Amino acid sequence: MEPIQQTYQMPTADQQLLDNGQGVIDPDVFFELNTPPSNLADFESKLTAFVDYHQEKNTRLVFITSGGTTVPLENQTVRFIDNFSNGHRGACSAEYFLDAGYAVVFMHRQFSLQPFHRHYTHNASMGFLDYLVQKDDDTIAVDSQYGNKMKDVLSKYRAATESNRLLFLDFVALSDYLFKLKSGTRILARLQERVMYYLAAAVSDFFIPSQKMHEHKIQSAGGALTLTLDQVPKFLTPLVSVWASKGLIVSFKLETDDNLLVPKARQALTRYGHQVVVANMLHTRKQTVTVITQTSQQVISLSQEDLANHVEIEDRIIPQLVRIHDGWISSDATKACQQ
Ligand code: 9Z3
Repeated sequence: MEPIQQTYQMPTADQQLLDNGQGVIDPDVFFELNTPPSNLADFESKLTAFVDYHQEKNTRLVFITSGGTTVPLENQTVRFIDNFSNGHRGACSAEYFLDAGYAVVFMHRQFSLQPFHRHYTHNASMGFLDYLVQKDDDTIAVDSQYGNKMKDVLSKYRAATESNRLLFLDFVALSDYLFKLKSGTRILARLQERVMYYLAAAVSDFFIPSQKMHEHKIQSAGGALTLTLDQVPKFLTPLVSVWASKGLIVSFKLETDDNLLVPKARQALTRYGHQVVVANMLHTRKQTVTVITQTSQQVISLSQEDLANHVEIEDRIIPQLVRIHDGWISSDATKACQQ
């Protein structure tokens, strides 16, 4: 059976814009050729209000991206390619940043793990109703074996939301994520060095530009399907040099081949010139990470005892990043004094 071929013919002008000789789209061109998400204005107004509030309070703020992006195969999307990540890293980190006094913008893949809620969702053996009991007087209550922990989680969650220190924003598709990343970093830029960008989302390296995508559901009548994916432009370049140039930027590097992990993380630091890469391996990401800066490299690992005590590695990563952020802020203050 003949594979189905992509039938779309791109207009010559668009093709020229895309073809920079290496088949990689320029980040600016990406935003010209793709349609912004329909809820971008709502995203921007929520974030602006949050930033206004915290600008006055002088709080430190972390912009966390969390979960995986989808890559649609059709403009009217029935099928899509997904990226690995259930959002544990981001959701868990948000709680430790709140503990450290930060306000948190939690930009996550819709329906992935969320801070605080994560303790009671996405559990293969326990559903929401399994935490509840029906009492003799016909009311319902939390089962006493879960009550104490839930009280702690609930009071931290309420403290964060009632003090307006936790903002939930979401994305689904890669282009949705990229539009919001650009717009979000620009809105946050006015808090300058007080912002940390913690880019834990698993972002696809490949995608189909909307001009090349099938409009309707791809039909199966023709047999096998052949797809060609373009390379996603390198968004860290404008993010580091323009959108968020004053903030502390922490990106994550995920690999499955141990030999590639540190060299690829170092390569990212050299290529983009930002401050920190947290390097992790797919299968050991909850036990060990390497925090790499331009001048240092530190392995953070949990011991067997830590694991037995349910210590989460974010409990060690976040204080380390907060120290780096302290240094970033004071070096900026020193620079300002010397001017
Ligand atoms: C990560 O490496 C995250 O730590 C994980 C967390 C996705 C592994 P989970 O959400 O997993 O706890 O299930 N995120 C960054 C992944 C990524 O796409 N990095 C790009 C790369 O490796 C650079 S931005 O090239």
